[in-house]
Amino acid sequence: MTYFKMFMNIFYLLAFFSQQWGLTLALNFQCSDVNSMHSNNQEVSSRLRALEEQMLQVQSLLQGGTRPSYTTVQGYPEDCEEIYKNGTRVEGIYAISPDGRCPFFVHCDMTNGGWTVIQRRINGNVNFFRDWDDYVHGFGDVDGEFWLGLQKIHRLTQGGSQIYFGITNYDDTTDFAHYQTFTVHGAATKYRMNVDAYGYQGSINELFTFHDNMVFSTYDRDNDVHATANCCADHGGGGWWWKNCYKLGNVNGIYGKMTSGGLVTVTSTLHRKNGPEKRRPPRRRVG
Ligand SMILES: [Ca+2]
Repeated sequence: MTYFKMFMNIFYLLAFFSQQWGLTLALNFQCSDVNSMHSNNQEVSSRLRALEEQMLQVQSLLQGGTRPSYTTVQGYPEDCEEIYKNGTRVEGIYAISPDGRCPFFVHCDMTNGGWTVIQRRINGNVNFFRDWDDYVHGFGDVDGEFWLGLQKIHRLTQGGSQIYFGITNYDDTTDFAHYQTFTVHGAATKYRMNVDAYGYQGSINELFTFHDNMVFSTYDRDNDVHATANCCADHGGGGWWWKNCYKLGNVNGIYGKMTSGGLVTVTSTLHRKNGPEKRRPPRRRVG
C-alpha cells in the first residue's frame, strides 16, 4: 500500500468516527433514557466499546467487505444478534435500537451467536433490592452487574424472542434453561410476561412457565396473586413476575443466599435473541 493510500484510509477512518461520535452525542441529548444507567465514566467506557464495533465494520469495508446492513434508525443494530450476523465476535458493550427509537447500551454475549444480556449477576456488588421505578428504568452497570430495565426489555422482546438462563448454583455447579418464546408487554400491562414451554431445553426441570402471564412486582408494588403475602418483599426484595410466589426464580433476590421454595442461584444471566419464528408456537398438550 502506498503512503498516499494509507493516508487516505486513515483520513477515511477518522472522518467516519468523527461522524459516528457526533451522531451518538446528538442522540444522547435527545434520549434521556440512554443516560439513566450510567455514570459519566461508565458512559465514556460504553461509548468506546460501541466505537470498537464500528471500527470493526470500517475495517471490513476497507478490506473489501460488504457495507454494514443494519436495519434500524441511523445505522444502529437491532440487537446483539444482528451485530453478530454482521461479523463481529467481540463480547462487550454496544449501542442498539430494537425498534428505531432512542438507542441504548447493552452487553452482548457473542460466544453463542449474539445474545443480548438483560440481567447479569457475577459478584454481588450491585444491590437488587430496588423499587418499581428502578426495575422499570434499569440499574447497575452493563459492564458488570445490572438489570436492563423493563421498558427496554419490552422493546427488545415485543417482536418475539428467546430467553436463556445461565445459572451458577450455591455449590458452584451450573445449570441452564432455554425457552423459545418470551415476551414482556408494555407499561399499561404492568409489564406482563408470557413464556411457553414449547421447545424447552434445560439441565433442570421446566419451571419458568409457572410465571407465565404474571405482571411484574417489586417490594413497593405487590402485583402478585398471593392474597395475603407480598412475595417480593418476603423473598429478598428482588423484582420479578411473582405469582404465589415463585419457582424460577428468585434470580433477582439476595445474592448468594439459599432461599426456600425455589432455585438456588448465585449467578444468573438472561438473554434475548430473536426467535426462529415470530408467531407464537402452539401450547404443548398436557394431560
Ligand atoms: Ca400479594
